[in-house]
Amino acid sequence: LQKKGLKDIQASRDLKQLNDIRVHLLGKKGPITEVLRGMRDLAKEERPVVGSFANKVRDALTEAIEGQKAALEQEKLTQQLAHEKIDVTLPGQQPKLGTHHVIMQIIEQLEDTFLGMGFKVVYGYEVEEEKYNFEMLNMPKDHPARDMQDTFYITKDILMRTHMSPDEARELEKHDFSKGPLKMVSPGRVYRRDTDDATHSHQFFQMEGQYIGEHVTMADLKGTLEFAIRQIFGEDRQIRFRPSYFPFTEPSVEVDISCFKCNGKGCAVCKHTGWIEVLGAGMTHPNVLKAAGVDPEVYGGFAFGLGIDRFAMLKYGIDDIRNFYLNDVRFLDQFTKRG
Ligand code: FA5
Repeated sequence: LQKKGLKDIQASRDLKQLNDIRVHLLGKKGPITEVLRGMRDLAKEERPVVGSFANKVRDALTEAIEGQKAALEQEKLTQQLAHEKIDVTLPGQQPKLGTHHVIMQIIEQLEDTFLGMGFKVVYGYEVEEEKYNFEMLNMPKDHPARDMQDTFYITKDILMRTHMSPDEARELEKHDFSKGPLKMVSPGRVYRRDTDDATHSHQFFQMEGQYIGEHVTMADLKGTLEFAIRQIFGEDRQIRFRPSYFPFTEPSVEVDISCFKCNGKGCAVCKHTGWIEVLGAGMTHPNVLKAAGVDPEVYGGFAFGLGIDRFAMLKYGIDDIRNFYLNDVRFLDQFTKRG
């Protein structure tokens, strides 16, 4: 039995097989247990002889099983290590890092510029009340100027904001002028039922801002906007102010920037004129101040709204606004700013 047992143990190839052998040889129903159990039927003097012999066999088998078990475990471990080996000399995989969208980069630069001039940054609502988008901005119902911004309505009184001016009305209404002037900018996405083309999108980004206080003049408007535009575009571009009309400002202006790449010749973004309009602005209309509970006899100032997409197009010479919204990584990767 011992010989055969030892041979089987040595021949076992894995732990399960070894365990089966152990149960077979040493288990409750195994031959050794049977011998030990049968001892009570033996003569008294035979018992110690048989007992010690059976124990010796059991010990020899147990020892062999333990030895084989350790050997098989070691073998398994070696195999596993060989299988899971990591080759540290292989080149690593470069993870693809995301980056801020070019529109977001322009917003951040503008926010920094205006924060530097003492403006605060606020974020309003894309879904807005008609009251703040139009009514409080001197555009009562049926005002023809509403047609300037073709609107996506959700209900009669709720709409997708068409510009960032509602934030100006909201901030004006909240501001405590005894604590100083109101200086704020508000960037965000706006929606209009414009037909998409190279320079127009039905959704685009604007940043609006206002400075309302006791002695704010048109000169402040010009100085502030020129400074902000120069921060983005550098000293090379020409900037021009043209008279314009907005219901919420009087007088109103529009600002154009000269096109860098084309200088008036064959440039689609600039409609071949050499200029592109990037913002509207003006001195806040007394009716807007009154609607927000601010006394126009005491306080006044300027407001402006600029097109972020147009800024990005002009800064980087992009000739089609739709590129910003197609999410083509080959396009976006050109504006990767890492680190
Ligand atoms: C306005 O939205 C006014 N709220 C701006 C304003 C604010 C004037 C405060 C006075 C005082 P306008 O519709 O012109 O104005 O839009 C402002 C800028 O947004 C434009 O100069 C242009 O740069 C950009 N813009 C307008 N429509 C589109 C469009 N469909 N796609 C991309 N950019 C546009």
